[in-house]
Amino acid sequence: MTATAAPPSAQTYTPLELFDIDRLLEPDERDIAATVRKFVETRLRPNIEGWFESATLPRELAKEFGDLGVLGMHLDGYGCAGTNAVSYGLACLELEAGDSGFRSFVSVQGSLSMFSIYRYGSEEQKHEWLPRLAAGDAIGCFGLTEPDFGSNPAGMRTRARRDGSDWVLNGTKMWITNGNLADVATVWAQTDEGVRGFLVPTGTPGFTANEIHRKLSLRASVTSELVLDNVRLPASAQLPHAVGLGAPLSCLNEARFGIVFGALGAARDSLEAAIAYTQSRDVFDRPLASFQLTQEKLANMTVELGKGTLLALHLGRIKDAEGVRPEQVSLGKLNNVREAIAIARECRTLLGGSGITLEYSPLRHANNLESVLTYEGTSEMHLLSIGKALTGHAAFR
Ligand code: TGC
Ligand code: FAD
Repeated sequence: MTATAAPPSAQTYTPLELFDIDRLLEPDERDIAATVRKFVETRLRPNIEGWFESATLPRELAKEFGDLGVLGMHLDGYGCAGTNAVSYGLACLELEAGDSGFRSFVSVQGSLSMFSIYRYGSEEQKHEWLPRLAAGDAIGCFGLTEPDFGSNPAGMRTRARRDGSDWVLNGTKMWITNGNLADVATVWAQTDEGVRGFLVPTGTPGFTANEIHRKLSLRASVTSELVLDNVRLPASAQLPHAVGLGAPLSCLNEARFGIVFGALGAARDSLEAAIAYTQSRDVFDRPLASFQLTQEKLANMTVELGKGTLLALHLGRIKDAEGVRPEQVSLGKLNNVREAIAIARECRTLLGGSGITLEYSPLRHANNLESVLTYEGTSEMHLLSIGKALTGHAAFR
């Protein structure tokens, strides 16, 4: 006898509807999320498969992101929208539901390039760069990592030495998002007084960006090596308020916060794709969605997605109220990226063979999340940050 399933219930919910997450959002936060989601659905989703396959991120998207108002949206003045942190997080989530490459672009532009100028720059530097970066008329990048110093940026070898009133920079930065697109690079270097930050217009003689090719992850994102070969800068290129390694690390908190939300976008999109697929795919003469093993997977993933979203919102509310501590951001980045990649991979299993093609998003998201797991502090670094907060012992070295 052939097994039959009872007809499905007319009333179903999306994973986040089940959690009633919208109830926790203010009307303007919901509006911002809906606006970004619409942009993703109409402008980005129809193109992402092609961009991922050809490993491109069209430069003109910068201007479109600027018009959308998401570049440096959580900063005040200088052409920035001045939204709260939760709204910024929700925008990251919606962008990453399209592709981690879009959220990466916006993270680096707003939270690393613009934030470094906003927090540590002179008024002249802010007026020169922030309005153009907010509008997407200029693109920024952030060079901290080096070939031999990723998790441990304290060891950086890039050096800035004084020559009269000028600075001369030498060194190599690695894995730099937007490197080949950028008009200005925030470059962190050792000096006789410790780590300092510099704004390097990318047309400066001695500055070269070399794009990194053959990536299996974050293909719709530009990643580069930056070479600084006797790059001479005026004194005014130094970020005057950035003193020590704490300065670049504080910028990372901003970008990591966006990832706490963003990674969930990739997870949500994977899960929605898997739910839709299991309803249309028949196996053993009935919908894949009607089997208990399928429902166990979907239910477990929904629980993790909802818990991660509640954590992100909790951290966002703390950030908006009084500021979030770095180790709290570590909790969010560790958990939400770890769960997001597990969800994307599990969703891929539900798609069977179809899941290995670009036609479905989960494997693309899972591949992207490999980078997200690594950049902005690897999972191991965040485990150690949490371990330090719990025990008082720094176990990094
Ligand atoms: P440590 O001695 O702990 O700290 C040095 C100084 O910095 C302060 N500090 C922080 N300040 C603000 N926020 C944080 N998260 C901070 N972490 C540390 C600290 O208080 C101290 O200040 P002070 O005044 O006492 O000097 O430094 P450490 O050398 O032991 O390193 C600590 C460790 C391992 C946590 C840190 O090096 C680290 O976070 N490593 C990971 C590096 C990383 O995340 N790199 C990311 C590069 S950018 C990127 O990946 C962009 S991808 C973007 C995209 O495409 O989306
Ligand atoms: P390593 O530090 O060499 O780590 C290798 C492994 O060792 C990891 O598993 C790590 O967790 C582990 N490990 C390291 N130290 C310890 C320890 N003490 N205990 C236990 N395990 C340890 N950087 C920028 O500055 N700007 C950017 O815009 C940027 N964009 C990026 C975009 C992409 C797509 C990628 C992949 C990276 C980007 N990065 C950027 C660099 C990123 O931040 C680094 O890759 C990351 O910090 C890890 O450094 P690493 O690759 O050198 O790995």
